[in-house]
Amino acid sequence: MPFVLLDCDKPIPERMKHTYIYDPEEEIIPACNIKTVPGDLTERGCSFAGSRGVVGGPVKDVIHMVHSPVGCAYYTWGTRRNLSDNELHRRYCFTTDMQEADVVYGGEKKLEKACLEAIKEFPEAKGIFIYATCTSGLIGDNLDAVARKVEEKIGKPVFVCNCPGYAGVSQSKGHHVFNISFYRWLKKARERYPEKCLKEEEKTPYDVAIIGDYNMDWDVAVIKELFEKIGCRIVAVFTGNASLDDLFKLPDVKLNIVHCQRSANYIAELIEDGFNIPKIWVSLFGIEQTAEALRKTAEVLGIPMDRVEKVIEEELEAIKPQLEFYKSKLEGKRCLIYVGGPRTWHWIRVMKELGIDVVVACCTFAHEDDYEKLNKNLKKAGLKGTLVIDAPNELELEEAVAKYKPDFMLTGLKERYLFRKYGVPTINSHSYEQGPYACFKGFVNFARDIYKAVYHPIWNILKEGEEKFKEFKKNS
Ligand code: CFM
Repeated sequence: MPFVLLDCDKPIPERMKHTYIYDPEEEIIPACNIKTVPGDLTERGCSFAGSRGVVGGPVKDVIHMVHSPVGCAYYTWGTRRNLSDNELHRRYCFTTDMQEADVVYGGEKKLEKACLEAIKEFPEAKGIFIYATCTSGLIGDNLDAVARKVEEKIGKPVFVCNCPGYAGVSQSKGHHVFNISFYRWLKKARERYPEKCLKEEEKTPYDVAIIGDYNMDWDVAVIKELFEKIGCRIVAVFTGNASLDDLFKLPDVKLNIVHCQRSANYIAELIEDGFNIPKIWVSLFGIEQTAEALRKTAEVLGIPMDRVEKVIEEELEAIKPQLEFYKSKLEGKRCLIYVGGPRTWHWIRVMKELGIDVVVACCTFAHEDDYEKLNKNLKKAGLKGTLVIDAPNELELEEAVAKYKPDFMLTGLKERYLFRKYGVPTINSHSYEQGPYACFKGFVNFARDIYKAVYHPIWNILKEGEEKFKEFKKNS
């Protein structure tokens, strides 16, 4: 039976179905994307966070109006490093700052006023995105009605994402709701603003959109550069460093290249059904996966393969010496990966390319298809015995680290301090240490940051300190 009950989970045995040991002979899918069991201190985020923080937030030139008490809107700052090249993005925080009176009497008027004020203050904004939250959802404010009114008054597009924090079991629901609402809205908005769509004569056979990349530390820049090198034209990115005007052109491309297949596959599927535009799934991390992505793209668009191979060769040539060095230093290391979902499986083969085994793999909000991909990549990497935990809590992570002894962890800021205190190096894998990490160029940065973390002199100093302390205790 590959499911395991960790020692810390004895009081909540329901967690057993979320935890398994990978065995290529008996692949299993854990319980996932279901409600958190009471007593399990989950690390998941709310659905609003998934809509505002993950998918909507990176759009750089709209006013992201959060209809909420001020606390929900603080999420604007200091979270994901989805960088952008304009002044408006992430410098400001827009909220209606709902008060008790708004909850009792309704907050629609306040929302309308806030939208009008914001657009007056920031005339450069291309439109407004309004987000529902738990508070506005519970009192039943009609955000769509407000949006219609505001749009009429300002003459710019206004989109509503009705995804209060309680809409689902994790942030993943927020991704889903944003995708489907945006698609439905876009279809109609393209009729209201036909000038924003790509005209027939402006289209090329090599027009593509990158779906599901959020420009962590300028990943989008290296992705764009690489795909342009093989001859693609990136018309839009959903939604890293995206302009709302570009997003209008999403249904005008020839191919959707889907990177994050958890947070954005929904819209790619809708565009495929509604506009007959094909999609491909790719991983844009590491050598093999990035090369596979370029080849797949070229195949669909009819780009000559020798051109692609030449680009791959050139790119590899440029990174080879540095990579060899990092590989020589990291070969044989063991790692734990704990991120949202996709990156856990995106990175298994990437680690293998550096000679590293993934001994523990955890996802915060993965679905069944993520675990299918995770199992597949564990198999491709020739791994067996990897501990997999769905939506781990802190105690489970501590136990996993104690038992599996990884040399480092690819994880986030929440875990950083605790595990560094335990002497385990961590690398910020959500928004990176010093990215970009994507594609060939980014891979060198990724390897460098792992090397820097693992070989940091602090770990030896800590060990020495521990020994001295033991000595001191013995003698005192
Ligand atoms: Fe997609 Fe992401 Fe991820 Fe994600 Fe995230 Fe992220 Fe992630 Mo952090 S969109 S699902 S909600 S790849 S912020 S850029 S790293 S948990 S695995």
